[in-house]
Amino acid sequence: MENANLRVGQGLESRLQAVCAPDRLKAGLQTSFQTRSKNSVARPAANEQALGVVSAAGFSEAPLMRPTLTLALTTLLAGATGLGAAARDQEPRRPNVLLVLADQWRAEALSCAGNPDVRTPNLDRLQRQGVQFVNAVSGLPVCSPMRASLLTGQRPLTHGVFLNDVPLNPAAVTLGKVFAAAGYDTAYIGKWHLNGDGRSAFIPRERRQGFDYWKVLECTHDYNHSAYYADGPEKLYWEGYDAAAQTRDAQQYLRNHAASPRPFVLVLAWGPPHDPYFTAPEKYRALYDAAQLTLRPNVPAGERPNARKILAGYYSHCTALDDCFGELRRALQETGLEENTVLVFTADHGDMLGSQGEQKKQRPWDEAIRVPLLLRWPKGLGARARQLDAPINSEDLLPTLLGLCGVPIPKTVEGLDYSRYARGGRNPGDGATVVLCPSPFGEWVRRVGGKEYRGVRTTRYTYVRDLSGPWLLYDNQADPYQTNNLANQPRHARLQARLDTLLARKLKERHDEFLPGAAYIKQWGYEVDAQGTVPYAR
Ligand SMILES: [Ca+2]
Repeated sequence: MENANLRVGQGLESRLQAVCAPDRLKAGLQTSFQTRSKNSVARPAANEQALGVVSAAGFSEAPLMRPTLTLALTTLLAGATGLGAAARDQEPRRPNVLLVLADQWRAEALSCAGNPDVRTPNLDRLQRQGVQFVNAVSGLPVCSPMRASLLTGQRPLTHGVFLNDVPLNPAAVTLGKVFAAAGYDTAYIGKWHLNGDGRSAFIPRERRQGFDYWKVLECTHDYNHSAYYADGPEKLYWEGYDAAAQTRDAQQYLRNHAASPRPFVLVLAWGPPHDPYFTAPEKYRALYDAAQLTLRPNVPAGERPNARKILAGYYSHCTALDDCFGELRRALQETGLEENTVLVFTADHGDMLGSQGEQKKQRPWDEAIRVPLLLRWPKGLGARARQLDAPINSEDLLPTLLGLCGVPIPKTVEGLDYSRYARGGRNPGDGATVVLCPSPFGEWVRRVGGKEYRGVRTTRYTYVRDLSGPWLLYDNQADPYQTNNLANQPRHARLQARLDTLLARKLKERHDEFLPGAAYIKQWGYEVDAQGTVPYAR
């Protein structure tokens, strides 16, 4: 870890000046893979090598992308510059992608996941007609880190977004850019949280990571007075409950693209069911009586009244979103797009909601790390319900989507491509995925128990070390609520040793030295407050 390669050091202002410099503005498709200016947001050298760099005229300035991708990009560019519709028509039409990302929706908050109270008929229907990853994990379960992994296919210590409110490198190779270069129209509606310039600033085109159609705000939880920006700096507002208005906008996008010769990738990123819990439209709040709700048995007695109350609010957001999802699905059907659209529903992380006596996310327990992941693509995956148990992580989503769409996967991607597995093939993983907290911050500062950890979530076990040694070991099959910590119990020493070896191997493979959080803050040059949090003023 040579600090010479580590950065950023400058304040936010100068970082922004760097990334917004006029020479960084390039129009059209090729905005995608810009070279990095010397002052731009930076990352360790290991990542430098991995970053794909594509010039405005064509492609690789470095051996950064697999040759097949370069070829595909060139072919697509030729198509875009007038190769002729006839030639393109002979190619099988790539599927569209509609990725719906909720914020803080935990895996078990679906009736199809066995939850006895929450009403999610539309998502249940999706589950009955498609693929469900029952062990989907958000490896660093908090907003910006997951979103950066989703867009880059990289792990948090590679893309560097291991805290909230720091910017994803504007030159990163990301979902929008890769799909755009493969001939897709790209669109993003809703919550972004990757700009790192406060939570309500205008995000200029060169910082949109390749997304063309754009109605976005960095972050708000004021769902009933919710701002966004489109192409200009004028602040606009969603009408009513933002998720519903955003969904209507997505529906219109679908209608507008129903007859397009180009496929599209549309990301719809809702703010709920993230707290505040009591702001869903009244008709949804009326559905849930806190007194009647079933709590998970791992909610301690003292927490139960409050947990019931917030659960009622949380579920009301979930059902509101489920209705939105139903509307979206209706538009997909009405436009005839459904058959050849990869429809994905997932979330950036879960919510403890009182389990283990904890709230919110970042913790390594299942309520925080496990997320819904439902996938449907009738043309490519059929319409039969299938449950897949491989633990799939945030960085695996991009390569899996690219794999499904037949778009070559850039070399920068670290995640696994589960597309063949989703089609019924072999599991490319080893049944285990890594969870981590490089540096505690925000809602999980040290004062409330926040600490660095590394762990593995396997199809059966959870094993987590903190900096002082083994911390948690659960047999999730025998103990699904994680109430019996087997760590450091002599009776389970062999199991612990096996999982410890597995974790050590996985960390070694990814060059993760599991250092104290301050080392990563220093490495990336982040300016944090006394609690380790990046402050934001607006
Ligand atoms: Ca979040």
